Amino acid sequence: MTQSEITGESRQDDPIKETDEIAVISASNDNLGPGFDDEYSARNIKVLEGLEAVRKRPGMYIGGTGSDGLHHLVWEIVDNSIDEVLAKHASTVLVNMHEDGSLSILDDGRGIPTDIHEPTGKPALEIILTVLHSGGKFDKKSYKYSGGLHGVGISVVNALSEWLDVTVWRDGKIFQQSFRRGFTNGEMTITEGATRTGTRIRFKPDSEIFENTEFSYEILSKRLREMAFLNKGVKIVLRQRSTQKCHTFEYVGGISSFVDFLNETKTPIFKDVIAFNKEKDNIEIDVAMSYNDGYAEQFYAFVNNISTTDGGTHVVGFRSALTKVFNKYLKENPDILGKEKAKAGEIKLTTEDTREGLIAVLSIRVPEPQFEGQTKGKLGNPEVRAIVDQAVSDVLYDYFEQNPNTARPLMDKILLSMKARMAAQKARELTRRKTALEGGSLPGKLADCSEKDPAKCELFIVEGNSAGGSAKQGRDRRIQAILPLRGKILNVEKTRLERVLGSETIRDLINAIGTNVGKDDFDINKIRYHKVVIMTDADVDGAHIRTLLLTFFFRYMPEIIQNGYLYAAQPPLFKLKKGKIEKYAFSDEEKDKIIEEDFGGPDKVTMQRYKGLGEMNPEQLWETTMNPESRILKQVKADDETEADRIFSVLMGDKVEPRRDFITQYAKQVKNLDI
Ligand code: 0RA
Repeated sequence: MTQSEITGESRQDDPIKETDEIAVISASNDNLGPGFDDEYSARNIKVLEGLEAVRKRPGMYIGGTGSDGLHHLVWEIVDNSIDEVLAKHASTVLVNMHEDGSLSILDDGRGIPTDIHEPTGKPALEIILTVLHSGGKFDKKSYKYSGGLHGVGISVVNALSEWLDVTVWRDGKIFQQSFRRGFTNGEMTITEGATRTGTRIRFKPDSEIFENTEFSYEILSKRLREMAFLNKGVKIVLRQRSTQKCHTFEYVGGISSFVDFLNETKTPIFKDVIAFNKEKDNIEIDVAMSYNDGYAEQFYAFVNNISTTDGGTHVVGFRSALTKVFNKYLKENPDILGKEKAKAGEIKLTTEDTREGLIAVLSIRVPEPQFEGQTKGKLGNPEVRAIVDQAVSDVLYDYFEQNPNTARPLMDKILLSMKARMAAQKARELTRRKTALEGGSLPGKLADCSEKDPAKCELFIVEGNSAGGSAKQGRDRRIQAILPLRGKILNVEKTRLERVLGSETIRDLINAIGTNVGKDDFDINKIRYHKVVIMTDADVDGAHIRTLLLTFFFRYMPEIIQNGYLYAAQPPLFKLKKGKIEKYAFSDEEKDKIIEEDFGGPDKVTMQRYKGLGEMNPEQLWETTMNPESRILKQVKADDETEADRIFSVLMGDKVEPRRDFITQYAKQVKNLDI
């Protein structure tokens, strides 16, 4: 069995044909391009006032006009299509990114109702698309469990689109209507001859509203994959015409498949994913979990299919249950400790001890969720804590009692985590005064800048001493600090935090940055530079060191990446010279272009290939790589953190098989890995 069969995810590398949409969900006739009809009836005006409010204050409806808001438009419609699947009226949702910047969502559900809506004399379809919050009036009870901004209505998408075309197949007919910025653009048309049912909505986000109207394949695929995991049995297809990319997400195992998927690149401690669901007081709880031999934790929590990245009462309840269950299991089974079994009564496992190597997905459904915090990523409902705690404690304890082959190795791992924690604590107490981390003193190797405002400061992490020397001389010492790295950088993917902190190189790095590390100690507000730039040689070793550093940041300071503070410098690969003219090229293509276009051919051109930063003198390094006016910096992003996690596990972990697959599959991209 291949990996994709296990997870139910497939990639299609064959070119996408125009006819594929028909193949995926029976027949569809493509929409004609939208025109604009200035006439609208007086009756419309009242309706349009509602959507005018949406255009005036889009943030109230979709959270903002940045990337999150833009993608919210897609979720709004996809949520409706998925409801059709969950109600067993549809099987497939197809999301298509078109070359004109529009996006379409096609499903094979019942189709949006098209009958005449008596009070207005208009088709329900038109009302649903033009009247704020009207979706619910048409017998859609599926928002029993709604969340946050979700379920504000398709009319909001319409209001914020330059144009929107809808096609409904229903009752043997094809219904179509077009809109512009929420206004109808002609009446609904009816054509005979539909042999299917369903809805297709195609829209182009309005550039008057959104800062950037371009959808991201990564953001879409991450969320659509997540939705396929969270809604067992739903099949979602994502396609991008311009790049011919295509993914199908379908997971018969639901969130257990999610854990399988996360486990693909890890070595689990026990074979079967622990999975269960329970309902109590109208709250549905779904759990899937597994432990691997690593130290990082991956915990995904959802409420009504919405990711709660800042946790909340459900997460607190889950964690408390885990700690309780392991403590109880130890007390009831002291022989696990072998010779030390008399000590069972003294041992008190903490939440920390239960987190190393944990991969868990917690998905709950709550009738009236209260989302809190700046990004609304935290569940507030106080009653949820005890309910989740109780449910998880009960089921998990029973499971461990019945499955000692799972419980035993797991307890061993947790006891090991506990021992490491105690040893580290002791070591910290002994050396508290001395450790540089606690005192936060700056490393001797750091050549700091004179400016103190972090927003203006840049830290260059430079590989090798000679390059460090050039960087120190070449820099703008007012705003640029240099930290040369000597010696090997630890592969943190396979190491626990305590040992990571044993590395002087890493301590220097942490102290220079100023934020400290660790769950309780990390503080992004203490960051000393808003640009942290990794500057390594443009060769294989340089790429390796860069990947090690990226792994460190991703595992231990992900907030630095999330805040957009991490960058990779782009040193040139070639220096080209003809007569007195010198030019730098950052890629093979650029080199060829300079030779052809600037120098008129290779005649009398001399070329130097830079293997290391150290080959450049301070002025050259400044001019090509460090000068804010002329350099190229690549911002490190991790839009899809699940995928980034997999990439780091594959590249830096110890499973050979997936690494080989990955490298063969992505051989081209790995060269400029930009998570
Ligand atoms: C209102 C009522 C019904 C279905 C829908 C809306 C609906 C909306 C969307 C959006 C995308 N796909 C959709 N599919 C359905 C209920 C229809 C009925 O009772 O027949």
